[in-house]
Amino acid sequence: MPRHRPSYFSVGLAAILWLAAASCQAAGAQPASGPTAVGQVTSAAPGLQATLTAQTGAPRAGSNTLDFFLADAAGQPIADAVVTFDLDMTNMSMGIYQVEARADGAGHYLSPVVFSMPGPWRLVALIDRPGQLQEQVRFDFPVEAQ
Ligand SMILES: [Cu+2]
Repeated sequence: MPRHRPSYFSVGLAAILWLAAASCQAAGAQPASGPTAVGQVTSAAPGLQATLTAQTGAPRAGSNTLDFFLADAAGQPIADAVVTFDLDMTNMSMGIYQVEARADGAGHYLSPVVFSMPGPWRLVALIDRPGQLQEQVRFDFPVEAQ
């Protein structure tokens, strides 16, 4: 077994931990009025870039407005999709909760959503585009108490 492998692994792990810490600091340093990134992509669609944001401090139990942004691999916004949010908790099923997001131009799709309780949630964005098979992007995130 090559002896240098463990140290490469440690360096890689340290870099990942440093990046995680840096991104936490960046999130904490956001201005009070700025949008908040919601979760991270845990299942992506090939060739698509997607982000999910909410108002500062969200998501929280109760009403929220989520903004799903969709772009192609080159970063060009995709504005001609029909995007449906499929929401549920990951530790229990809360039943079927789907809502079609409103296209807001320049690749943004908005919808009010109601989180009926705090805890671990996931949002699967169902992406339908003309002449293409449906694609899905999944985000996992905690919902705080109101
Ligand atoms: Cu629940």
